[in-house]
Amino acid sequence: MKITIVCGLLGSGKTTFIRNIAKGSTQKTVVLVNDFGKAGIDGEVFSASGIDSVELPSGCICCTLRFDLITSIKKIMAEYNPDHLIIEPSGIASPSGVIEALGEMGLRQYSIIGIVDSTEFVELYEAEVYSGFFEEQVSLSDIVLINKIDLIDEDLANKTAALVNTINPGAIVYRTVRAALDEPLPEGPEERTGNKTKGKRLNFETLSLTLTGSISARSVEDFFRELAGGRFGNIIRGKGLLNTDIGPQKFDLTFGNMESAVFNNRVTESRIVIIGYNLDMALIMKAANDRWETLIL
Ligand SMILES: Nc1nc2c(ncn2[C@@H]2O[C@H](COP(=O)(O)OP(=O)(O)O)[C@@H](O)[C@H]2O)c(=O)[nH]1
Ligand SMILES: [Mg+2]
Repeated sequence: MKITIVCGLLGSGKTTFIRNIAKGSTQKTVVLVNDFGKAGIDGEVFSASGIDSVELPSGCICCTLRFDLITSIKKIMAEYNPDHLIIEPSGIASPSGVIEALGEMGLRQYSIIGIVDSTEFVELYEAEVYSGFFEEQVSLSDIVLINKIDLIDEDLANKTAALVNTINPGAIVYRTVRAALDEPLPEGPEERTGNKTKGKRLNFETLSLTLTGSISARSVEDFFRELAGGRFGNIIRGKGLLNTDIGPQKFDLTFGNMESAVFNNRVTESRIVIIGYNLDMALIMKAANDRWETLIL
């Protein structure tokens, strides 16, 4: 079984990348995904694209979920027997927890793909808030995708590439839009000698809401824009899957960048996940309750 670990900060493009490679593959592929936040979103995003996936419960792979991770991998091997297992840890997790779990299972052959959001990588790294996290992520990666280059200029793309190269001169680096590669993914090294890592993890707060009653797409967009405005705290990531008046929709907020897209299946339960720090939970709840019937998960 080929194993690929896809790591990267919240919203860098992990799910987008995995959908690309799983859809284009003739191999039997299963994705193991660990969303940060009580309401998992990515599992349903994968199923809607016809990709088999297993969701790890809320929490973070790199600390509390190692046992669950091992159990889930064993279950996937028994039930699906896939050619390719792709693991998407949550966007706050270092890949080291996954690496250790694989090591415990005697699995030492895998590739690590690190995705960086080029719109914010250099700035965040220089601000040192995330430098330990990024250092670990990039230095453990065999392949690094400098993603979202459609949103930046050449100068920033070069700076990002130079920083990635300083952190990990051995990595194979691609510049990508929507995490798309136009060549097959290179294989990872044959065998690994134990990676020494500290398991750097980011500490964020999260809030998950479920929505009932009628939901207008416009009201969700307004809500996400309000989130992006900064009034509710420092919001790094917002995700939503909702049945709206114009049909099922997927909403994504990443560092102030808002996107909405048609979702091709009816959503099982309309929900929103918010991730950030210094969140004003009461104010967020009020803004949600003013618009819809909501419940905190
Ligand atoms: N403009 C632009 N948006 C992107 C790119 N890659 C991903 N996105 C968007 O960024 C958001 C987060 O992507 P996702 O794959 O869910 O990130 P994840 O949280 O790392 O799994 C989504 O709205 C994507 O459509 C890119 O190269 N350019
Ligand atoms: Mg994702």
